[in-house]
Amino acid sequence: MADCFSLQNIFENFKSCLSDNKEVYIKYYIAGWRELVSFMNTLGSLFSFISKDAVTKIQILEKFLTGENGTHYTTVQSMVKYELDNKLVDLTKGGNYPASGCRTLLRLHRALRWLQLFLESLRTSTENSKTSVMCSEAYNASLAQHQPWLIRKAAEMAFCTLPGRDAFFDVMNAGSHQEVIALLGEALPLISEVYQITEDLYAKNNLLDLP
Ligand code: 1PZ
Repeated sequence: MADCFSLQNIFENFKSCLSDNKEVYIKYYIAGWRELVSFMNTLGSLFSFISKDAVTKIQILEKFLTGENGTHYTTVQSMVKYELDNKLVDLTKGGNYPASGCRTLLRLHRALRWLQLFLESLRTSTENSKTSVMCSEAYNASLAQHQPWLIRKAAEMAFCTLPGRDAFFDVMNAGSHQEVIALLGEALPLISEVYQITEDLYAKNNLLDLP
């Protein structure tokens, strides 16, 4: 699956994320991220510093999921409950659990907001729109607020090397531009829903600023 990246695969995973009672399956959340990473890796080496960090986060969550307490990590909801009930989350810096599932997933969750904004602006873009501008606007409205200066600069540099809009549509490997746009229109509500459910859950539990 990793070598034949397609936009469709990403969306299938995010679709599978939601259980009947609107819980978010970590297994598919991670699988969606794996697809995103394989996409990022097609964009060139400047993006590898971004994808490396995403991979590290994915691996941390995978380890919890396949570990001895794995059943508690079935959904984001069960993870939050389990880790909070058992005091496995550092609420401030310098505790015993710097790599909790909750704080790790929060990093991906924030990045998902970036993705949502970026894909939405790609979907509604016109021929003259620049991917680098769309990408950095999405970034500044989301992830950038949580990242230090040096990382912001490096990210901006990477954005400048993004392929143009036409090439970008092609690399998404989902048919004609019209088809890509239609697929984005179908898929974005799904990503938004997964994002919003996670956001509400984290807000309710005061977890949005985990160090
Ligand atoms: C298609 C273009 C992709 C652009 C991606 C835009 C995001 C730029 C983010 C730059 C992050 C760079 C490296 C590492 C940052 C980490 O410090 C943070 C916080 O983690 P901590 O240090 O607290 O453990 N990591 C993150 O914020 C997770 C970043 C994941 C980036 C995923 C990008 C989405 C890719 C989608 C591809 C279509």
